[in-house]
Amino acid sequence: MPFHGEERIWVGVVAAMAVIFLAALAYAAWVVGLQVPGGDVQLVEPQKALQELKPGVREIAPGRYEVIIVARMWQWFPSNITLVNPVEVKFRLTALDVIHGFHIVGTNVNVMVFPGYVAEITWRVPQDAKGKYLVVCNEYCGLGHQNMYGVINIIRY
Ligand SMILES: [Cu+2]
Repeated sequence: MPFHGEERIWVGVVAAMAVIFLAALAYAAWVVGLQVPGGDVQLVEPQKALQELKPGVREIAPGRYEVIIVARMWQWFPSNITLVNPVEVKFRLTALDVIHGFHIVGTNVNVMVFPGYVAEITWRVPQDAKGKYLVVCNEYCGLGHQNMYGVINIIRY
């Protein structure tokens, strides 16, 4: 093709970038094994979410909890959670109305909560974590958004 002077260089730069990006993508997918989220996400009809998911706290093994939370404007249900000597907490969340954001302040637990889907996130609780942790909604969800918060109280013996 009739490329001239600097044009030839820039076509080469762009082509090289495309090759590098594709190689990085292939490396991440097949060598590192990174996968996009999804695939086995549980679906739930928002009208039936409360009956099907049964929000609450369950200790499935010593220190291992499953916490099911349903969000709606402008509250988490349940919003006041007590965990005794937690090691690992698996949160399963869904929303009844609009998108909410479940964030435990001061931790890396931060997940978007969509109506119709059950979001899952596992928190490996640090040994020194104790006391009250604030839970906020970090997706703007309407007029009362700033009042949408909860508390996770961690008790250690
Ligand atoms: Cu919100």
